[in-house]
Amino acid sequence: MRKFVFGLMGLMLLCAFALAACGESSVAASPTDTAAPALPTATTAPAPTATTGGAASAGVIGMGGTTFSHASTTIKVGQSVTFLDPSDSGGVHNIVTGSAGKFTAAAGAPSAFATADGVNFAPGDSQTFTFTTAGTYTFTCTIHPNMRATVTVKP
Ligand SMILES: [Cu+2]
Repeated sequence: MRKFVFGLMGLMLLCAFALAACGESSVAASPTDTAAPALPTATTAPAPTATTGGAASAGVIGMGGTTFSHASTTIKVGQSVTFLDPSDSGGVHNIVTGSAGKFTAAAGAPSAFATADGVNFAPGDSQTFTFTTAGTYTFTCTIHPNMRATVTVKP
């Protein structure tokens, strides 16, 4: 009779282990269930577009050593563009309206660009110009004819 009781207890222990094992496997299965819905929620919010909020000028034309580092910008009438020759650019420039290193008078462009003398820039210089007339204005450098920049002024 005692052997039977011990045997019964042993059988119950085995069942308990078996149930525990079953319980563990069902617990292990649940994380994979929750992992699937987690994937759609992993959406990256679109990065905010760079805004020149506090800056006075609405656009920037940047210069490198022998090129425009930022060669086009679009603004609205009455807004201004900063022409910037960074201190580490290593380039001296003479910016005029026109193309291929040649001045062409552009009606409506800021008056500083109204003559063939253009506007001179040395590393560290920046000048801001207000555009009061809608249009597309092209700029070049008389020293580096390959330099070409565009300012688009929308009504
Ligand atoms: Cu230049």
